[in-house]
Amino acid sequence: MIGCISRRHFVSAGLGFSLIHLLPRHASAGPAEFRTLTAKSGSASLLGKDGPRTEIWGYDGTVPGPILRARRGDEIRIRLLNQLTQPTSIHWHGIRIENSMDGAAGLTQKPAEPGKTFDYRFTLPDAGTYWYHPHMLSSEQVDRGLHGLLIVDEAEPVEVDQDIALVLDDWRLEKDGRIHESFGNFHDAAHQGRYGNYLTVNGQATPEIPVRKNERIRLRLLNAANARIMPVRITEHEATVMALDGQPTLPFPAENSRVVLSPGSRCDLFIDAKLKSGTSAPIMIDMGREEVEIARLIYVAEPKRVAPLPPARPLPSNALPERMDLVNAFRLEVLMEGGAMSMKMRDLMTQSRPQGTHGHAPRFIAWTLNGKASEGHDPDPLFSVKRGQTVVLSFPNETRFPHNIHIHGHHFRHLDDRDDSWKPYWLDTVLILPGKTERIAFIADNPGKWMIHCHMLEHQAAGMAAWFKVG
Ligand SMILES: [Cu+2]
Repeated sequence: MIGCISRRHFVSAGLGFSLIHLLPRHASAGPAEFRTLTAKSGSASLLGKDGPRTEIWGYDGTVPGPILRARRGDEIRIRLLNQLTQPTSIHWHGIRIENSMDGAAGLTQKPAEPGKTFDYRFTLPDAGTYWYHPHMLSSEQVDRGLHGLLIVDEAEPVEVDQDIALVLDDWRLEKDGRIHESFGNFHDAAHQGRYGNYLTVNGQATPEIPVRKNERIRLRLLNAANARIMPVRITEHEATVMALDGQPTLPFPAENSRVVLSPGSRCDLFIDAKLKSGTSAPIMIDMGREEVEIARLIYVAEPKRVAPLPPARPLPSNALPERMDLVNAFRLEVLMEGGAMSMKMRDLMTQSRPQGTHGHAPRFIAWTLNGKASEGHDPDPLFSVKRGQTVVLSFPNETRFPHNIHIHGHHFRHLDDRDDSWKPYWLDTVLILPGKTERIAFIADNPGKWMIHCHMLEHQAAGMAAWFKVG
């Protein structure tokens, strides 16, 4: 069993004076050249400056990896150099990308073997907050620290005083700071996935965010954890939801200034700073039994201006389709079964194989979509549709655990329980609680082979994955 590390202990040991990184404007490589991104080992002060350092795997050896930043419509060119001991790839999560650049190893590309490179080159159709991570042995590779933000700026500037990214992560650490080597274990695979015992923001313990009264702050939140669902609460401030999974939404107030981020999902919030100089307000995550502080807004210096800004206008649209042909939609139920305490699990036990695809962690089968456990690159797709077809999928979760389904290459609408009306946002990942059914709709307008899988990465590795064809 994992030793439970007291977070309070580590907070006091590593009380952060580290500043959140302000986002650089357009710091990515120019269009003429490839920027090399090296997947390699490194170390990080996850436990604070005075704590032991943790050996991680990271892009350019850091966790999170470097923020890649470009403008909507730009082309980016990234050369992945693999200096790991395992094959790897990069998936550009949330980008409505050309299929061959999607990074789904085994489906859209061969992985980059150790010592080798893979070139990614694609245009960015949408402004917003996206991220990149391996799509190869990802439950281990993402967990060890391979992930970073891809921020795409709007064509016209958005009026905020500070633009701050918070990458939230959940680590399973030993007392000496080492990452617990319990990858690929059956208990995690068949239950809620690999939950950790220690949270970080931007790879740091409880960073401080300096703010001034009457500033408007854009907070870009990413849940980069393998499995933990993170309810995030901004205390003492109203938070307005401006974008979800990268795509702008009609602005709406977060209820109780709280948003729930499932693994892989993002939320852009606007916060108008309203406290006095010298005060502070913590940002909390609900861990189930208690809320823990993960970062803190610190009021420094004099007010930025005498009064707050007027209410924010919506972020500029990315021009996703306004209409869908729901009458003639292709409709499919995708039944989610398996996991601990299920009859399905008993059947699956007899099918478990001792070895994973590349001879690393043992591969267990614990979950199915429509009766089939898969790594997501079987010969047969879950479904095939013609380009331009409206697709409505429903996901009854007949397991005892939450799952969050991620769809590659497309954003989708989240449909109402009762009818085909939809909520005022687009998503690329949807959370489905046990015993519930969620329904989504999208236009399959991006040709190719696209993965559809649970983004709780141990579930994905243990069978909850498939692909669909748009042709
Ligand atoms: Cu799942």
